Amino acid sequence: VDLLEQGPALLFPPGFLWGAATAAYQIEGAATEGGRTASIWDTFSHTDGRTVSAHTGDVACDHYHRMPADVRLMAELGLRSYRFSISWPRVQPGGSGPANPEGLDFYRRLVDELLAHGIEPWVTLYHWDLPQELEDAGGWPARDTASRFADYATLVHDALGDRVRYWTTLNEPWCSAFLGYGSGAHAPGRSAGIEAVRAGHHLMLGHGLATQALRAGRHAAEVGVTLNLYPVTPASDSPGDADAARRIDGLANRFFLDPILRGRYPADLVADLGPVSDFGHVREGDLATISTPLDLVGVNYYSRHVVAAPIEGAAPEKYWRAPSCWPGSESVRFVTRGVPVTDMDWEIDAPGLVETLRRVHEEYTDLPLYVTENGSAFVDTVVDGRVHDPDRLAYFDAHLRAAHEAIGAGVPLRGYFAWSLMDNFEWAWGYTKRFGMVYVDYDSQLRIPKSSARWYAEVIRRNGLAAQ
Ligand code: PNW
Repeated sequence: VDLLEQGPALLFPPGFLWGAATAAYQIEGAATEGGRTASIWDTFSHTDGRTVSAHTGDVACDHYHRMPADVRLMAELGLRSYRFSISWPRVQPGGSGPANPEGLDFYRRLVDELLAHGIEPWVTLYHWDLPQELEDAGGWPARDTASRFADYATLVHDALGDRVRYWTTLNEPWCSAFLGYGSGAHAPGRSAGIEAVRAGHHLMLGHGLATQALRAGRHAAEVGVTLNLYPVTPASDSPGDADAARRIDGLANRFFLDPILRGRYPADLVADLGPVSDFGHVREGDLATISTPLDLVGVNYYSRHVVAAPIEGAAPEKYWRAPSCWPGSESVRFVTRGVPVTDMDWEIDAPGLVETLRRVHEEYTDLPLYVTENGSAFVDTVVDGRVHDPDRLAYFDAHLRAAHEAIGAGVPLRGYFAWSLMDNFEWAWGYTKRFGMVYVDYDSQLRIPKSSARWYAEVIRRNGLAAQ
């Protein structure tokens, strides 16, 4: 079956980096093997009531044991790049001190397999699995965690830097700070706005210090960070709704974009957060470190936030009910528009990807941009050994058209990573949400490429889509 209609092609620039992404805790399993110690996600997922059906990443996709076959699958799908994260407690148990050679060896073998199949490795240093010992010492709200992260970055870069060109420090620091320490929906499950604000700062400080460490390292590296960005739209043109949008844009986007790419916190955000934090944790020189020049910026895009002014006495909407992940702006209302949603209940909004990429380029930076994650969860069913997922395929198609449009508008977009290569542990949702292009049967660990994966392989082969 020809999954792409014939016709004139919507081509991407030559050399466009087509890939798929995963994260260590979501796929590896082998949580206690090879000298790995616990991360905050082990502790969190093993705590009653934290994840759906008490699911944990103990086994996940068993990728730790199935890595060579998984790389062969990537090669079959024609991936040009694979974005994965390093498990900090696997390579530096406890989060400080010497490397664990057995842990590093797993990633050396992974990188070797990828290169042997012509797949460019793309390393994320931190995708949320802080060693539990560092959490016990204060976690990201504690300043010292930033220095520990830079040491860890050096250790990984020493081991893999001869073969890995692309490095990103943090994945989605908004989630680490505001879901981990604000709402408590993510590990470590603490909920205090003041801690979330401190965590966000120290995550960015760790990013800056790690960037400097990678630059000072023995090997050349292209260094960036991955942010999850959202267009934030007011529900109406009322001044109250405009103020709600300004506030949520501040917390979701500008809290990270402005320090990292402009070297300062936005004044209005600092004012909004006044009741929560006096920013006394920010020291002289921090913002210079945080804004250490980068080589690229990664954008994770899923959906748009549509917001409205608070209504007196009304409860906050969406699944971030109390405690809120929006400190200081808890009563802003998140509005649903009734447009189609994914299985996460996230509204499908491909034009938002064009807006987001254009904004980063036009307001913040000329650096090369990469979509480091984009994808959707839908309920999948296996029929006669096959998984037909037209909704996911349509989501990818719409967002790739948006990516193409952004390039046409002048955005230096250099690559796109589908989230995710395969179904995996979707954090607080456990295994109940499937984002994969490849279906995973968690009983047999059988992998079944869904029709979206076959379609994506054809997109990569043609370096584009059929015109519509
Ligand atoms: C991202 N939110 O997580 C992560 O980078 C992935 O590990 C994850 O699997 C993927 O997106 C799908 O969720 C997010 O509540 C989790 O706004 C939560 C939110 C955003 C991103």
